[in-house]
Amino acid sequence: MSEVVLPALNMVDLAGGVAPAPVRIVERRLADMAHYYQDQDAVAALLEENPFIYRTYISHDPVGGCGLFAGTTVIEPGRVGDEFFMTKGHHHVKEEAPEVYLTLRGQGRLVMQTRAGDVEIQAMAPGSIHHIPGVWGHRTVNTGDEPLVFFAVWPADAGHDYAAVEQKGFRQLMFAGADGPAVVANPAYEGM
Ligand code: PAN
Ligand code: ZN
Repeated sequence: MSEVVLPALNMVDLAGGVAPAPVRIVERRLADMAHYYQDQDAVAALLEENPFIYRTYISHDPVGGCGLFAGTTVIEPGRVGDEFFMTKGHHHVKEEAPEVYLTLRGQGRLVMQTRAGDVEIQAMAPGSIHHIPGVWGHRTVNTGDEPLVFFAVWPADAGHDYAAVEQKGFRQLMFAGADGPAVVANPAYEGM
């Protein structure tokens, strides 16, 4: 008889977005992603401080073949020059593997892009639920002045491909503009 997978319970602190007993925490400081930002003079000025950009608290991993990961990401408020703090962004290795995000706190943008260069940007605010179909690479950006916190669920076998975004970038970037967050074409974007 196959072993029964036990239900798992975890709690997220809705204000802080912190799972108190995460299975794993992935942390990214500026030095881990310095070349992702456009203004390299601003990067150099911030590197000594090397601020935390974001943390992902993996609250459930697919123990026993349950099939899903779940985790909460907290992106700090801040900018590198005029470009908002953001995640690296990735594609799923398994092209058809989708993902769902639920925003818990803060204001931001979910920037999505296919490998062919199609772009879709959705506003993130508490309560917004985002379905990311498999072929869309995804990055989140904190455009507010408090932490951006969102909960994500994705298939155990999705896999993360960071190389495509690292090499080609996203076609559109989020900068602070005179009238609020502004979408800016990435001058360094290398399409297919
Ligand atoms: C999320 C992301 C998380 C961090 O859990 O992994 O927000 O972003 P990066 O992985 O791009 O650094 C997710 O999309 N999982 O598939
Ligand atoms: Zn993902």
